[in-house]
Amino acid sequence: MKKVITYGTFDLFHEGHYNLLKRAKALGDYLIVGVTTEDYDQTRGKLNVVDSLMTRIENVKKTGFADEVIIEAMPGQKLRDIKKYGVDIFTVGSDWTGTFDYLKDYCEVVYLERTKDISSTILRSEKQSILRMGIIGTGRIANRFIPEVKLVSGINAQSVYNPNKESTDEFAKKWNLESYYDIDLFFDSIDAVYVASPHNTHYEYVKEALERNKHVLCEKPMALEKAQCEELFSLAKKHNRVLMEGIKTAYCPGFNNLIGIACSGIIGTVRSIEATFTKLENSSSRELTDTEYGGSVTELGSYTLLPAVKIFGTEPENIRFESIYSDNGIDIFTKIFFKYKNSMSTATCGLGVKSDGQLIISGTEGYIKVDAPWWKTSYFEVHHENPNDIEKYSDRFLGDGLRYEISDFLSIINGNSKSAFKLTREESIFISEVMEKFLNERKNRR
Ligand code: C2G
Repeated sequence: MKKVITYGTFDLFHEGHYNLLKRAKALGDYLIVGVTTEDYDQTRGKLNVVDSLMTRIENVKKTGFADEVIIEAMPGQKLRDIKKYGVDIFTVGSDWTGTFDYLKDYCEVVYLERTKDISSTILRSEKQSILRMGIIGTGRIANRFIPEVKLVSGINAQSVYNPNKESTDEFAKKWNLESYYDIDLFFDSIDAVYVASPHNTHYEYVKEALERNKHVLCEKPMALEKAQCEELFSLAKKHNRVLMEGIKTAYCPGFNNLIGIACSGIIGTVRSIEATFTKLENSSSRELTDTEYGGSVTELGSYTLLPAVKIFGTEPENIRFESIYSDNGIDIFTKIFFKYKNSMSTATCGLGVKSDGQLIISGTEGYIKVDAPWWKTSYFEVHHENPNDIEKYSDRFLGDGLRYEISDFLSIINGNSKSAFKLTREESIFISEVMEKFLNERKNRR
């Protein structure tokens, strides 16, 4: 019996997939089809898959060509499967020609001609109109956003707004966007906006966008006052628009895997979380000269608070800050202490003090260690009392990681994801509350 294997996402199942499976089956007597998981697709940069894994499996089965369906969940699985199932032929569409030649030492490799003029990407854009995205702001994070948004199908970054005509034109020219200095015309040109302006302007821009019925993805920290954050989410609900805070760590596959493992009981009950993120900034930078909104907490607090917020929740019994201040009253190093009923956390952020950017999650039966850059989670270790008993986990973190939040943003807009469970309304509001408490304390000490 000649065994054939092939793999795919098979999203929005179409004739191209059908033709592939038909010819794959004809290559032998027994066809195994590997269907990719959503996580695997995300880590290999294939974002915005519409159909669930079960739907995609059902669609493959309905063709009647597959004698067996398996899940493809990680890179390198193909070789293991070929050995495990005693496969004689590996086949895949010709868009992959050459990619899997390394398998030729283990089985025959056949690339089948791809069916022309049909793909899941085309269907996705037909099924869901392309979302016209605008960006407010032309700074560092804005420059990182454009290359990432190009990787997410179904969304098109096309407009940029900044009151400053010169920087808008320069940014628009660099990224081939339409430049706007008139906010009315800017909003008329888009369906959704990415707010990447300085922290203290976020609230106004987000409010403006929601009142004009635009979906909003806002850079962190979205708001520096709890009431403002609550108002923005109420506005989003009133206008039936998606509002998401862009803390990229919350949307990255590795971090979500980490949280799942931490809460799985593998280290017992989690009792302590210590998250550190420091980034030495130039003393003339906005972060260290804006005495009202600059400083370590407003810049890095959203990241370092996230693990405790995701694992312990948004209702600590006590919140305390300890800071080192520079002469201009800005915090160059701050520890944020949360005390919960049966657990505690420390979030350490620093722009003027360099420390080891680790995340340590401690439990009653072990601990998890994530080295810097844990905020772009790709590798972590689970340790136990026995120093030789270590489990290692790794996920790929692609590029700047903004693609994950953009993909989730679009999925929620298109109704494919029920809600922004990766960063909820309550969590965003709580983080803005912590920011407000800190800024008030800092103001009062002066
Ligand atoms: N295909 C095709 N013609 C099309 C579209 C897809 O022949 N018009 C083939 C692809 O070449 C692939 C299979 O159908 O062999 C599934 O396509 P996708 O669902 O897009 O899966 P893909 O991302 O190509 O992943 O590990 C997964 C494999 O790498 C294939």
